[in-house]
Amino acid sequence: MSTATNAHVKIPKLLIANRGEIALRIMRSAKEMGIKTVAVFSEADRNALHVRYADEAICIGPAPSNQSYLVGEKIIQACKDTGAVAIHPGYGFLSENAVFAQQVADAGLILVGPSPQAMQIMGNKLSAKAAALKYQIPMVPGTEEAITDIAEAKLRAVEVGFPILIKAAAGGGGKGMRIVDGVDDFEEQMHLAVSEATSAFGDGAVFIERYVTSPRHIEIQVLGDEHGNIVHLFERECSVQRRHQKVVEEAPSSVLTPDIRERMGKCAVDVARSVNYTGAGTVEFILDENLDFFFLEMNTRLQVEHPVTELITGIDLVKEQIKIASGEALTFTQEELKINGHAIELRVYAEDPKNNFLPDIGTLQTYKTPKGNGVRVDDGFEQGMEIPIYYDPMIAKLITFGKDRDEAIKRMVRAIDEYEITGIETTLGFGKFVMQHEAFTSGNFDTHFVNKYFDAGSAEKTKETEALIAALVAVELFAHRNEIKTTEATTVETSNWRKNRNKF
Ligand code: MV4
Repeated sequence: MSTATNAHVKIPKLLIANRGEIALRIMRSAKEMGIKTVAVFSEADRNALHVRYADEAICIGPAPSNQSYLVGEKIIQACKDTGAVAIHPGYGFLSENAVFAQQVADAGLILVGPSPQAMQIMGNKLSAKAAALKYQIPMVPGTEEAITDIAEAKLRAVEVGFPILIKAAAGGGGKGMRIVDGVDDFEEQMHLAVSEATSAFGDGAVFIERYVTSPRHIEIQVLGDEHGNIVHLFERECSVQRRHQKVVEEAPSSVLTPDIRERMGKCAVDVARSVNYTGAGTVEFILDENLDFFFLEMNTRLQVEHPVTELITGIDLVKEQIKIASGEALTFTQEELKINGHAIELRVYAEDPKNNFLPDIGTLQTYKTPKGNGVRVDDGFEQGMEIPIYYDPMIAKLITFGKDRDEAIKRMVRAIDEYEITGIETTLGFGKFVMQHEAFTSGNFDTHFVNKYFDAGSAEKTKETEALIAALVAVELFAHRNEIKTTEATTVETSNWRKNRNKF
């Protein structure tokens, strides 16, 4: 399979264009590989753990990410200033930005990730599906191109059958999706979807798919090298989510048979092959009640939930990413990969499940992580630190591993009980609720798990919460508009976020 020549470049120094747990996670693998690390940080992250862990650190601007972590030129300049030859973008921020990927290449630097071309094609759901058409990949019936003629689209919707889902081609993570139950609502929803997509993504292209009413969200991890080798590392089950934010992920999925797993894996490899994919990527599928699966989209980055795959395969995905970026060929074949045991991840968010998962940013007055056999905690905070409002409210990922699903679940409950966090509300208790729920333990659940079983509120309430979150961030940004943050310790007992909450 692999070519005889394996010419590769050395990466002596790597810049990590990210923050928090993922920056630390990447640096740890780099350290094991003997690679020097450069951290970048915003003024809000001066005292962050990723800054302390790195060999060098560079401030790249004010707290808001559009003035720091999202500014490609500053990242590239930081490489020039430190002599870093490669950039690992982590997840979020610039990780799936094809324009940035091209700028990195043009600057003579290595991006730990796929080519700008692969990123661009997979960054649009319609071009992703068009690329995948080269192979026999099952896809949900719908329109293959962006809808330009509404009357024509309506006919197609009737043909496909209601309910249908309108999706934004440029959207990700469920943003800009609209469910349409019948033909009478079609036109109105179509207009709303186009204007929503235009304002959210600057691209009004939308398409339709038959709405799969009780799907499971299952994704396949792939790795491709520059020598044409592509393998899959089995699936992750990500059905437990709310507001399109995953909360619990596990590997393997409790519903896949070896046969479905093999077919899905082959499809994922083909999807990757359709764009000559290099690096780590994730191919997303939905699985319906008949256990039929359909390709939805591909994520061209390392995912938050990658540790569950690492635990069941024994592969360090970040090391593989770096080796691939150096031009090395994969050192294992598909046949050599085996699933061992079961892993579950709980995302510990600074959010209040009793208050419709409203972000609850503040100071970690007590912060003690669980320990012991089969427990991994990927985090970026210490006791006494404040969770900044500017970024994702995820505090940590709690991951447990067991010989089987039952052991991984029981270990998760034990680890949740050991975890001590005070000062802010978290999703730990919610995680225990999931682990002990019959639908979860039996494996009989779908993407509606949270809405169905957890009384977090109606769709209306969710909309209100989303608006409230946006308003709170705006208030915080306004309050700090003239502030130049210095290095003083974060000693406030109650964050502005909490105080501001009382205003609403
Ligand atoms: C779907 C679907 C049902 N049918 N597509 C959500 C995230 C994005 N990556 C794809 N998503 C979905 N696509 C078809 N044809 C269900 C989801 C979905 C979902 C949809 C509405 C509300 C909540 C959801 C949660 C998970 C997945």
